[in-house]
Amino acid sequence: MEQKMNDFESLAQKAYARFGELAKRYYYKFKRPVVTSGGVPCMLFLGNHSSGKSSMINWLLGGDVQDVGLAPTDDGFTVIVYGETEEEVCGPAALARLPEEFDGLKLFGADFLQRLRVKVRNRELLRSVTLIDSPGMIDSAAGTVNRSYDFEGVVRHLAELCDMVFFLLDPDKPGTTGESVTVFSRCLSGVEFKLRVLLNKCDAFSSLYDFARTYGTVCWNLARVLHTKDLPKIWTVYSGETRETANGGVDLTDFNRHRDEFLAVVHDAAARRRDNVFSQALSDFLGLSIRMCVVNHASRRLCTFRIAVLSFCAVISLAAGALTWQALLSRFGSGSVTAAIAGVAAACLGLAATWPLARLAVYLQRQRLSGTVDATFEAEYRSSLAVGTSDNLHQAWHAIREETAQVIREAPLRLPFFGEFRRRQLDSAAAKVFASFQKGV
Ligand SMILES: Nc1nc2c(ncn2[C@@H]2O[C@H](COP(=O)(O)OP(=O)(O)OP(=O)(O)O)[C@@H](O)[C@H]2O)c(=O)[nH]1
Ligand SMILES: [Mg+2]
Repeated sequence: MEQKMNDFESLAQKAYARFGELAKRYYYKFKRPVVTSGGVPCMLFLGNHSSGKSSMINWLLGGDVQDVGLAPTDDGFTVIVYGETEEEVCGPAALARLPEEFDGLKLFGADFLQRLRVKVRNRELLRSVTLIDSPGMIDSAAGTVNRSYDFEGVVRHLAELCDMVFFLLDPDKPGTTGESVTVFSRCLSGVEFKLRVLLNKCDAFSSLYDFARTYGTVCWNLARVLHTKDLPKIWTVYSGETRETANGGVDLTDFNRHRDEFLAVVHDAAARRRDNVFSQALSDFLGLSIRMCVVNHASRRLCTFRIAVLSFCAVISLAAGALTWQALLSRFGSGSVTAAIAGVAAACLGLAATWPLARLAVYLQRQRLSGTVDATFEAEYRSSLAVGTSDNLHQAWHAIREETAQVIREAPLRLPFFGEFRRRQLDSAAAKVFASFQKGV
């Protein structure tokens, strides 16, 4: 089974490597461009400041790995990985200690890398899962707190890379932090399927009424920012040893069940990684295939349009040259060199005069084509849409629609010859990845 799993991962990785260059030509960004064969699943802990992320990680690992405290404690991201010898690496060197999948973090610059830390710990759980602790989200008086690096970008990148994202909320401030709302609505869109909300510190509820009020507030806040039909699963949990019900507090038995569910998910991380690599690879390849199809279509039409415009310019210039030559022939007599030179000059002038007009026409045509991307998509995928696979296709299209229109409108296109042939190659590689995944299930 594990061997088959590795086969599937290495096949996906080969496909990513093979079509990486092609994706660049179409300005398409793979979400998970590197798949480390046999890699360890990853879990990201996000949440408000003091929501208990580090305490939860400590509890999972059965020891003090992260600092905890009431004041904002973590100001950077900490990746906790398995290793026989315990050590801690900070800054750019930390990236070198992580699998290749994390290389994309380089793009977030030196300020971010200064706040990246890798802790190597000899804990059993880390053999099967890598945990990532994040800085708590805080609001400053002027809005969200100013960070010297692209915090949202890093969260999005890590959320795409990780196999599970836990968002911890504190009963004291259930989802009111502006930065966390932004993270929910912007960074986590498209990866909601990995998201689990943990309403933490439930041992601190003073009564059932207190719990109900907090739970209601959390649902209310989430419903306003998440663009999914259903609410994500919310687990009411607490970290630390099983506790007795506080005086007048809520019976913790049901919460312990939630905790067990949460623990089961953490321990079953390998299965999640397999599903995530698979669904991300398929969505990456499908997205690229649609992007290629629509851009190829636009580029063919643009090419025909260019030929028509250039032919028009050439005819105008040649006509100007011929008329000038004719007019001067009657004055200087046949065989006149002056008439010939004047004719050529007139043709060149005609070309120079029509050139800006040709460029303007091509520019306007690109604007027009970018406005018709939906119609192009519908026309190109007419047969697939008719046989009922439309939900998946529509979803994939909506994820890349805006960017595709922008590519057609503005980007310099250096598309490969035989673009459609390359697209078929991509589709068949994706089908192989699919088949290999099914064999491993
Ligand atoms: N009652 C209770 N308190 C908790 C629980 N988890 C964490 N705490 C307390 O909450 C405070 C903050 O915990 P941390 O783990 O440092 O929170 P954090 O989210 O890592 O905070 P930052 O790193 O600052 O973002 C600490 O005083 C913990 O003792 C819990 O399950 N129940
Ligand atoms: Mg912390």
